Amino acid sequence: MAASGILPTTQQRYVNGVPLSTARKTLRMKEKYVILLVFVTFGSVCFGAIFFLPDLRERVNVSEMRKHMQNVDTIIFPKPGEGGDNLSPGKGKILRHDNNGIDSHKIDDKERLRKQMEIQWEQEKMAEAVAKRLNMSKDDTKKVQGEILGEKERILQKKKEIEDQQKEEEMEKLKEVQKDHEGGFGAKGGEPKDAQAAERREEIRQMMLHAWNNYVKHSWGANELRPISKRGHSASIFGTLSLGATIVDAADTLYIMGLEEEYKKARDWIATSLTFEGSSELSVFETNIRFVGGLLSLYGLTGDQVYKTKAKNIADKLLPAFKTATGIPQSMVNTKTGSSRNWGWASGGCSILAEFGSFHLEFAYLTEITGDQTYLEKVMKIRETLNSLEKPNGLYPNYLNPRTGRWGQQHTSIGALGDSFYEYLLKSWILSGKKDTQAREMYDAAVRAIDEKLVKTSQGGLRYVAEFKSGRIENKMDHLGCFSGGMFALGAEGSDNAEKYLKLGADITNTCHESYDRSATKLGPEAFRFDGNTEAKSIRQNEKYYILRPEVIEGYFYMWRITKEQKYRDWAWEAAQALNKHCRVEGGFSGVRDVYQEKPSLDDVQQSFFLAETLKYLYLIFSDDDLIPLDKWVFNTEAHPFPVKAA
Ligand code: DMJ
Repeated sequence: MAASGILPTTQQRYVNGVPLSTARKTLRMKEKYVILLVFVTFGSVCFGAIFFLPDLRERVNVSEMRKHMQNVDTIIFPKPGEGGDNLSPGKGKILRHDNNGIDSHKIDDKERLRKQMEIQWEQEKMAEAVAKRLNMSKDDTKKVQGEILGEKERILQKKKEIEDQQKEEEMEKLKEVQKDHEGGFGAKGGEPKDAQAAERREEIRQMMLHAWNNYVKHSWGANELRPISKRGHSASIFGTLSLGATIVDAADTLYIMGLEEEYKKARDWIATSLTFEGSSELSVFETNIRFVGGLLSLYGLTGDQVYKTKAKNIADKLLPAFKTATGIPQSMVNTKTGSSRNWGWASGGCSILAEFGSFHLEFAYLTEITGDQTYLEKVMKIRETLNSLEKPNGLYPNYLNPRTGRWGQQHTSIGALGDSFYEYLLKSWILSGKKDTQAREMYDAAVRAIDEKLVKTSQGGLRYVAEFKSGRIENKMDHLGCFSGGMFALGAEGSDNAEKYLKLGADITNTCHESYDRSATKLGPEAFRFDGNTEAKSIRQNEKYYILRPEVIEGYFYMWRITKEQKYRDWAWEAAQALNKHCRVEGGFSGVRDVYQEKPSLDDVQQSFFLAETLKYLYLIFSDDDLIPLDKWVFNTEAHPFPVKAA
């Protein structure tokens, strides 16, 4: 059939400059081929101009390029759902990968395969259309397809070269920051020389695998696992969204334990599925310490850019909560509208000391690695407000009104509501390479007041940190307050009396161990008291539960690292055995309702901090000190290590 309409029928034709006497209405094969090649070249140039040249001009904008590619996807290919999922190319459909089913080892290969299939499908369609128009044979069509494929591969190759170069440049920049924060890349090893420690460390790794694998199996993507009913669980602090809290909280522990396959699975989920774009009201504090802290720690450990970007995006969602007259953030924020408010139960609409006082590590490090001053400004404003206030007896009350800047109810505690505020003063100083002397001075003053006013000794000789409530001392200590044993010991160096504070740390850790040892399960209660004959035991039913919390084991970790006394490893092993005996079930680990019962009933929740903190501290206790050394790393309050700035 004639290819009518391509050349005007009256056009004079020449061969080697000699006019031909007859006019012809059809094209020879060679001519068709040449025309087709012109199409191919034109098509390739357009392809390159649209997707490639803009990036060449801007040099480093690979994410823009990616956006272009994604847009093209949705124009050329049907969206998942329109054409089904795993469908073959060539039928107007493309093989797509479901995030949940990703084999983490093969993600790069899959991406390459996807691109190749897209190219091939596009090339086939283009060539088919032109060949039909030119009435070409199948063989010639194939040849042209090859030409198109070659061109596109060359363009993609060039694009990849630019992406690689950009990655290299980013790694160089990161190394500059890391030079300052010496923790630097990677933190693996710590293989113990001691054979018993090695065996125990391996047992802790197996416990982590049991907790993680069950989460993966029964509640992947949910915030937490219900290990008995074997389904997802979410506490109100995470709002209504499934944010994979366990994945983000556990990932650095997996990395540190060298569980590579599991770590990669977590990393891929974070890269592809972690988003705070939905509408939900979240706890600003919990989101910061678990999500922002977890991601920043992963960035510090691996240098992987994806964590920095995600941490920044999530931190930005929290910023509206800081828009108050004093700069003291409110407790909850709506991720969509940005509206924020305080807990209904908090005295007079106040913000909570432990919450608004636990942003400094994350926000200072975020400013450091992004160069964006916003985050540091926010936490410095909090500090400025606190410094302008008078502290009753040198103590910080747990409640502060973010509008008036006045203290609320006079309740001071190193446990619930107060705890990590003190921790962050000390650790901000450490993170800064000991340059943030203002933080150190605030810490020293606060601890001096606590030591004078709240540290008590029981009749049986146990030292504890009491609470001050409604004008009187309450002889009670929370499990949460047991972290302070480690904090006092860590803060001894750099204080005006290292021996005194190291002893205080050891005494508090000993008391917290007693609270475990005096129970039937050898696990400690949520709170314990010192009243009359009661020593380090709960008397109220609603204080007898244990929800897999880390603070006592955290205390053993610091005491072990600082003193190297074997008893801390032994106590940690007692706790690990008790966890296996009473909390381990087929579907993971669960909290218990009453530590004083031989066979306690279970609460059916595997808290994300069990994987982030409890198991991480246990593992580090049985590792040698070159794994996360304390002069190079500092842990946030959720046990996520950040690299310390060089002194
Ligand atoms: C963790 O989320 C953090 O340690 C926080 O500071 C208070 N306690 C829980 C675990 O007990």
